Amino acid sequence: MALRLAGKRGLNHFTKTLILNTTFRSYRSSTTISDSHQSKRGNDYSLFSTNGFVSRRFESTEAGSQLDVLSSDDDEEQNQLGVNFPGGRVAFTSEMTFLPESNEKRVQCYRVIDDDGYPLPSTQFHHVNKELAVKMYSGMVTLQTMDTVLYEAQRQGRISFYVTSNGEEAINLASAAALSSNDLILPQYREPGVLLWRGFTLQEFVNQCFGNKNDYGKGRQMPIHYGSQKHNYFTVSSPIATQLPQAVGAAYSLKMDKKDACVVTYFGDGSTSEGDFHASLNFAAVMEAPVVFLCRNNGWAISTPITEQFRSDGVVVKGQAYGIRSIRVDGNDALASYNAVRVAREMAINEQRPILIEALTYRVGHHSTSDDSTKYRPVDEIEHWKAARNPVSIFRKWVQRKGWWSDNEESEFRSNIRKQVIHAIQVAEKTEKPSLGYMFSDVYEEVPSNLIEQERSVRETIKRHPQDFPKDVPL
Ligand SMILES: Cc1ncc(C[n+]2csc(CCOP(=O)(O)OP(=O)(O)O)c2C)c(N)n1
Ligand SMILES: [Mg+2]
Repeated sequence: MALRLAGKRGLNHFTKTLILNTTFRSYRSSTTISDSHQSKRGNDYSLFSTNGFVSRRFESTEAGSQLDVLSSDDDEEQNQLGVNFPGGRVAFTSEMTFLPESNEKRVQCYRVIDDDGYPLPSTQFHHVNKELAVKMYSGMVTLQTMDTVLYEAQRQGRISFYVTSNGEEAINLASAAALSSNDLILPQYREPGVLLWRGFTLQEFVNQCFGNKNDYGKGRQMPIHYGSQKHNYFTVSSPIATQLPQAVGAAYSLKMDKKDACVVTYFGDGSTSEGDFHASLNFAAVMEAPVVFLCRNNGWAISTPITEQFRSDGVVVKGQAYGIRSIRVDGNDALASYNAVRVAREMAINEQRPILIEALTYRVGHHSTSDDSTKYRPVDEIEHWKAARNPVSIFRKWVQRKGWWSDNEESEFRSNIRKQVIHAIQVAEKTEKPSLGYMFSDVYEEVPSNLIEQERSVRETIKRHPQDFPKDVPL
């Protein structure tokens, strides 16, 4: 059986091998990639036109053939007796078989280096050169350092709240490195490394956390709700999973505009219990939207362990149920993460289809500064991931063994970044806050009467109690 998987466009031998070795390992009959198939990206047609509004839907690229692939030669005879059902022929069987609730074996996890930073035998991965590797590694250290200092700043009462990415530095930076800056990012909240990679400065991060007048959100949001139009990074939104349907819409818009870009949306294991997750996967599959769903499965959703979050084999298996090609990757292996995201991006754009990545990682820190995770999980577990499975140390070993980084560079770089973050805090603290009026602007083009009334009332209250109003907020 020929598995009509990937068109010629842009898929090199490495990519094809990776797809065969990982995603489609479970297909029963021998699989060969046929080059004869080209995805029909761009063949759109008008559906209807009313009141001058033209709605266009794009011709399906794969859906029919994808379902046909699911029948196998073994069932050929049965197929003769099968039913031609919309979407593909279904074979009949006289055996009453319920699909099992899970596969016998858990889906394997793609990795290319071990916990000591040694490449695994016979692994194939895109070569990451010195410049890229050092940039990825120094980004991971920068994120780690920024987290440490801003966490301390919250403890000192200088900012109200903070969330660290400790333990998840590799999937942050490596996934960012695998993308183009034209790709749109719709983040959850534990992916500031992607923004860092794109050039958001330490001062910009700190300004947001302090909510000063240089914060692009004008002080209206809690700390860590970063966003930057310049960097194609949508602003973090607290209600979890709301970014997912928006990501599918944004991806569909890229498709309509025939852009050479995709959307990458990040989310946690906990987010997959939201209806938005399921609607988004289905919507993306049916509409063939070029979106990469990147789940950081870090084991915990605040105090809920994944064993209480779902009974499936994690998140990766959910992709297939929706007709989405999926992979499980070691999110603490920077090289594997880089490779998987790079190939996922290539497939999403060239084949105009969604891809699901489940990155296995671990939230080493507390959920946020409002949490104490030792109340609900064993300290040994945290320590194990902090030491033996630390993604920064693992990647450092690989980079150092290559001769691209040294102990001296490490200590110099760390102390330099620490100084830069502390300096950024000093600057941010001295910068005045956005003026009061911004509390009421920018949502409506014309401010509605209830907001006008609220502003009037706040200003009157301040006049009566000036001593209770912060001095660094201009009126
Ligand atoms: C719709 C919604 N429900 C509940 C919350 C409260 N909440 C904030 S973070 C979180 C856990 C999310 O876990 P996960 O998606 O695994 O991300 P992680 O924090 O592990 O990175 C919850 C329940 C929320 N922000 N939004
Ligand atoms: Mg989680």
